Amino acid sequence: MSPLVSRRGLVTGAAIGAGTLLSGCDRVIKVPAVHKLIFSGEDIQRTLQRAVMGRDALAHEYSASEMSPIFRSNGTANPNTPAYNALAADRFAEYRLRVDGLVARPLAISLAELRRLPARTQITRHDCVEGWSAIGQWTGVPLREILDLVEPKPEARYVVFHCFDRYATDYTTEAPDPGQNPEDSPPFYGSIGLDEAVHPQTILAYGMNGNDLPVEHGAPLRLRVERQLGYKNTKYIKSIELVKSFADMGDGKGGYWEDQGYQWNGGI
Ligand SMILES: Nc1nc2c(c(=O)[nH]1)N[C@H]1C(S)=C(S)[C@@H](COP(=O)(O)O)O[C@H]1N2
Ligand SMILES: [Mo]
Repeated sequence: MSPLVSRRGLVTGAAIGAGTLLSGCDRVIKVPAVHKLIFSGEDIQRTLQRAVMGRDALAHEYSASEMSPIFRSNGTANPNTPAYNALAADRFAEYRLRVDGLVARPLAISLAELRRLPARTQITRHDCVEGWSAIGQWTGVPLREILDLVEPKPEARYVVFHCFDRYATDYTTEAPDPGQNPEDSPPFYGSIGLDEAVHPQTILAYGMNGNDLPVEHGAPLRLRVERQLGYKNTKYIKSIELVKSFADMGDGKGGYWEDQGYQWNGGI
């Protein structure tokens, strides 16, 4: 068989294969639940990722000597609202993290109390889709500890993080333009699934590189979700809400960046 013929044979075979597949799909998509399962790209990516990495696979942790000398700040570098500035002035002594929504026992907890819960320190690499990475050390309370305290109801599916900042271009520098009104921007929020929320490396960090979490990196509390891209690592957490769906929040995509077109699953 000449190469040409065998190649044509292959092409024909592929065409037949695709045709068969298509008619198979035509039949399948009449069942709405199956349609969603098969055709949601994000679900496919998540399923593949879990299959390759394992549900509980840990993100790589680095040694102290590998830490980046400079860890840049990205997105909001200071929420700079009156409420936030008042809390920051007192080193967040009056801060209370609220945890509510679909939980049996809603919670309001201070930073001092959070520091008394079991802690985890991890040195990981942060990957931003804008094309930079940095290795830093994070200390905080595993989100799982908080979930154990509040007892999510069976119908809870997502953990939503409501933030102090309203993302605005002029607030992404360390010296925000005092003339800009942050109320002009939508409030920042993000979300993850309960599977990612109970992962051992998913922490609410109050410390970075051995110090208190700096304002530009999300003080007083930020999410570290180490198997997800930078934009899923929500800073400036004001409250946490357990929900069944995020369809009625923001533009319904599960987060500020997701509403701008980023994928909800930021799995690396
Ligand atoms: N509240 C809030 N969280 C946020 C952002 C933001 O603008 N506001 N930016 C995200 C993006 S795109 C990245 S890359 C990281 C940056 O974290 P860093 O400032 O500690 O480097 O925070 C993420 N979390
Ligand atoms: Mo990012």
